[in-house]
Amino acid sequence: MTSQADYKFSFGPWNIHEGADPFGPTVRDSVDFAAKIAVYKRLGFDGVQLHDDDAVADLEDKSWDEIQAEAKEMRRLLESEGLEAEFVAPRLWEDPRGIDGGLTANDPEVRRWGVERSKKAVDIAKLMGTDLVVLWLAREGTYIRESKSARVAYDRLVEAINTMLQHDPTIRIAIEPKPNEPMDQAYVPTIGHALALAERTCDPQRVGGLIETAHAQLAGLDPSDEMAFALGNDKLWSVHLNDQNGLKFDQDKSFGSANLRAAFNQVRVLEEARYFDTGRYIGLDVKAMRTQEASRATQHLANSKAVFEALVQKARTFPEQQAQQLIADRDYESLEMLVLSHLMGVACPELQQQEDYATQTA
Ligand code: GLO
Ligand code: MG
Repeated sequence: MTSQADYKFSFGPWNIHEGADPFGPTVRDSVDFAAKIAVYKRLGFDGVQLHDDDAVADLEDKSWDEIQAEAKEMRRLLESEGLEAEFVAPRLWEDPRGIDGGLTANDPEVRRWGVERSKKAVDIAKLMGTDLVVLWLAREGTYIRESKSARVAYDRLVEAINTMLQHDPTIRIAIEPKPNEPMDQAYVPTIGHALALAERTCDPQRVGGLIETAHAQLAGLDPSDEMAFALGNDKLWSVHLNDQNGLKFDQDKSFGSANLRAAFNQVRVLEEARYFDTGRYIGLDVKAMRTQEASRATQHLANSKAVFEALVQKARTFPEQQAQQLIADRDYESLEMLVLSHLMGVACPELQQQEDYATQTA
């Protein structure tokens, strides 16, 4: 059996947070960056996902020399802990200029800013030693559909991505699709949209995707199918595993906590494609519950990783032969029971009875 060390894990510093939500303030003290970094190895993580301003704080007010010095310093800090940057993502959505999107805004000045900022994120990624830039297109959408032309917006996204690709011929861009939140409706809601958009760019080979479980579920789609689609194109360059309980705000629940079977199927798809051989990370994008006391507010990360690893074992010990027979017999009711009993770790008398009955009546 292949060891679980095959998988490398990552998360972003924003996954250790203060617990504020739209209806209440923070409930835990801020953890400073160095203390967050110390959590990684302790919990068995090797990769750090970064926003551009996680790597270089207040980067808008800094000169290129300062940006370079700080990014290099950050890289040294990570390396001293045995960590590496997995990717850098331009955080356009927190700047007041990006209020209606940075790359698809109607105001050309804002778009110029959005593209310049994205180019800086590309430079910071390279300084941090990674060639991967993630584009979560947070505010690239609308509150009311009449406020922007969707056709023009997609053209602008292609243009912005081209500028980033041309800015550095070695970087790759992974688009992280999400259908809504913070906007009412976002452009590029699914991986299908992301990969079709990639084909319109000047270098489609360098544009792929990052799939987040909850984002696929918010689009009413099955995350494992979305992953399979991207894997088929060799375009799944990272994942944000988490969970979501139905169609509501983006919950970023611990992996497997709401949909254990869907989580199992995501792991199965990754195993089937031998994702662990690609050297890419299993990223988490999970939030601790607001009720969680500060001293235990990293447990959601440990739990998600543990659930992933347990499901790898479930995928590797799945009774494949029995399943193949049931598929051949088109006996999907029994197949379903086989899956459920395997996940629950209990023997399934129902299945045995049916086998006996099938043998008797054959
Ligand atoms: C929010 C997104 C967000 C991104 C992160 C990286 O819904 O999932 O957490 O993944 O900012 O760009
Ligand atoms: Mg995410």
